[in-house]
Amino acid sequence: MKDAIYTALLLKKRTRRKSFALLIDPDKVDASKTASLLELASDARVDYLFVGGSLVVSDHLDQVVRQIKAHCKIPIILFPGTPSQVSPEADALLYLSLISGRNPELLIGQHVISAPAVRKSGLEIISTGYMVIDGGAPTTVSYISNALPIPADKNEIALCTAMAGEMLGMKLIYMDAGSGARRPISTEMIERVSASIEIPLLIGGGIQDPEKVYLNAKAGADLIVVGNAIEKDPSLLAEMASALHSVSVPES
Ligand code: 1GP
Repeated sequence: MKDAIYTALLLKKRTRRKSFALLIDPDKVDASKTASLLELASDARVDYLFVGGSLVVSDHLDQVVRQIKAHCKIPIILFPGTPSQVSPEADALLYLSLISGRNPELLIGQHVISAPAVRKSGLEIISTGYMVIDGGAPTTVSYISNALPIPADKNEIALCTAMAGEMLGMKLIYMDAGSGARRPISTEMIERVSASIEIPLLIGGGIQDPEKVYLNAKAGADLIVVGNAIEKDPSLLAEMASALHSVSVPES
């Protein structure tokens, strides 16, 4: 079993180094802009590229991953919204179970159906407890998952869910307010959850500025995922990644 990416994430957590991931929606990859975005990402020392989304319409995932690989060396982690979003060309796959919801299909049903194909892909598989937090308005993930998100102010529900995920053997917890969320996850919730688990905590959804990246990392996020804001304004990438990496430096 491959484990290079997860081993690196654990080491980073142990040494209090934070990671920044740029989320790339395969539907929005435009060859003319991708090359310059990836150059920006390499210059900004982006740690990971997440590729995927709750609803991917196009069927050229392999091609997208190959195209990204041709332009940069940043590890590519698939963030699949559906079992069909598997490409052996990537480096790893978040094997997501929607532990905040009560839709059996997304807890285990689709995993059973896709297990042989996922195993055959040869990808590093990272089991991930995926928690959708209410972001102030319905998002694609909240609609498609047909499951209630955790209310934004219910820190106890979030921390108990994350603890349960960790004890069930999940390797990561990913709390997501959903792409384009009106309200990102509060720093209070991040603090409470990160203090309750030992595995790496990923945070994403609706993060718009470097300050929020900084505050989330300070609050205990180990890896921060940003998609929409950078799609709209790629110049934010360098500022966001540097705000995050500034938290990695141990305080004297
Ligand atoms: C969505 O967490 C990711 O699943 C990123 O969200 O596109 O709002 O940054 P944004």
